Formats: sequence, C-alpha cells, structure tokens
Amino acid sequence: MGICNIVILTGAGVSAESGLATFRGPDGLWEGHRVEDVCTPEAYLRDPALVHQFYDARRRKLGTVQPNPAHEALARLDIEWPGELLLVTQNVDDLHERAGSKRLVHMHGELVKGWCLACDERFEWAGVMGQAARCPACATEGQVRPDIVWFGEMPYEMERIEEAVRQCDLFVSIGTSGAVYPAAGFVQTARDCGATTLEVNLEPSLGSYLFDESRTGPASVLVPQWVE
Ligand code: BV8
Repeated sequence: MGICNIVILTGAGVSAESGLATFRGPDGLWEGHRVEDVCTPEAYLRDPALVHQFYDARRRKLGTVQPNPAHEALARLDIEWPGELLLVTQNVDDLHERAGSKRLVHMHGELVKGWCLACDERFEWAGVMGQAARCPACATEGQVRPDIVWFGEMPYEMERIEEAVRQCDLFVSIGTSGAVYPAAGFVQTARDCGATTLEVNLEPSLGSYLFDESRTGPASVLVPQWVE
C-alpha cells in the first residue's frame, strides 16, 4: 500500500525565514519575558496589559511578513495530495492560510482571533487589542483576551488531531524543538501506530531519536525539496 495518509506538524521554525522570531532561539520571542509572565492564564489575570502588549506587538509584526517557500510548498501539497492530509500547526501566525493551506488546524490558537470572557464569543481581530478592548458581540469592555492556548490550557481539536495521527502512514515534523506537549508526543503515537516518521529542522530536536529520518537545514530549502 502506498503512503496515502499524511500528518504534518509545524512549529515556529517554519515561519523563521519569514521574519517571525522563534521561541527558544538566541533572539527568541521569550527574550525579555519569562514564559510564565506572558503565556499563562495566571499571567493574564495578574497583568493583562503586559500580556496584551506581548501579543499586540506580535500581531503588528504579522502584518509586515509574508509566507516563505516552506509555507508555499505545504500549500501546494495540500491542494495536490489525493489522500488524507492534515497540517497541524503549533504556530499562531496566519502564514499557512495566506500561502493557501486549507486542511489546517491551529492547535495553539490564532493571533488574529479574540475571545470574549464575558460572552464566550470568538472573532477575528487583526489590529491592536489592548486591555480595554470592547467585545464586538456583547460590547463588554476589558474582557477580551487573545484566542491563544496558554500553558496549562487544553489545545484545540485534540480528538481530531489524535485520530489523524493514529491513522496516518507518514508523520512529518517541521521546525519545532519538541519542547512542548502534547504536540511533542505526536511522533511517538504515530510510531506506535506504524507510521513512517520524518523530521525537518534547522538542528536535531529534543525528540530527533524518535524519527526514522531527520533532515537538518532551513525549512525554505528542505520542505520544497521534500514536497517535490
Ligand atoms: C496542556 C501559545 C493540559 C501561543 C504556547 C512537564 C512535562 C511535560 C509537559 C508539561 C510539564 N509541565 C507542564 C507541561 C505541559 C505544558 C508543556 O508542555 N510544558 C513544557 C514547557 C514542558 N503544555 C501545556 O501546558 C499545553 N497544555 O498540557 O494542557 C490540560 C489537560 C486537560 C485539561 C486542561 C489542560 C499547552 C501548550 C501550549 C502553550 N502555548 N504558545 C504563543 O504564545 O505563541 S507554546 C509555544 O511553544 C508556541 O505555541 C510554540 O509553537 C510552541 C513550541 O515551540 P516551537 O514551535 O517548537 O518553537 P521553538 O522556538 O521552541 O523551536 C523552533 C525550532 O525551529 C527549533 O528547533 C529551531 O532549530 C527550528 N528552526 C529555527 N529556524 C528554522 C528552524 N527549522 C527549520 N528552518 C528554519 N529556518
């Protein structure tokens, strides 16, 4: 049986060459911030202005960058691949969509989405949010948070993702350090279910030993080569 079902997991490394900072590199996004000060529900309750500042800066940056050849190759694969294909991204940027990927899940949420804690509505939010932001649905002020999955919060669409990982014949991990769970555990599940596993990363990740094959180099070069 040929390889017909593919799951692809991407992390910050796939967007690095578009100009978006990764998390754990020397110029990492966390630079100047401790993760627990900007990326947890407690941080938001303790200092919502700081958390909004962190995400507003990233949302502004997003408006100035473009998808790179890695995003574009993955979008071509999505359009052309006749079998099952699911692109699971840990990234909260919209570069996969802008490149044309359709069969896509943002397991850690999206920078361009807001979530109102007063009425539970989720909505598109492109510009600066800020702490006093007013919900477009219920008009409540100061109860809008980024629609982002923080540490200690349940990632989105986990059942759909785990089903796809169990069913896939090929699991490909691109541009992630393998530092964050549950995403870092998907490769083990794929292996347990008999999939072939490939890692594409600038350097071997924490979980490299779990992959049948590991290719090191920039995603904008290696991903188009793999897709072709
Ligand atoms: C949950 C929000 C439970 C969005 C993020 C102890 C052990 C195990 C687990 C835990 C533990 N203690 C706590 C946990 C759980 C915790 C966790 O995993 N902690 C870690 C730190 C140990 N996980 C959670 O809390 C998750 N939730 O477990 O919920 C639960 C259960 C039931 C009910 C309720 C709850 C939630 C995790 C999500 C957290 N949110 N971000 C944002 O702000 O952006 S995580 C953050 O890290 C980003 O989302 C990012 O995507 C993610 C992973 O980072 P990477 O994408 O891998 O980026 P990184 O910089 O690390 O690496 C980049 C890689 O690219 C590098 O390897 C580099 O070499 C490479 N690269 C660079 N340039 C290139 C390149 N590759 C190719 N080409 C290039 N040019």
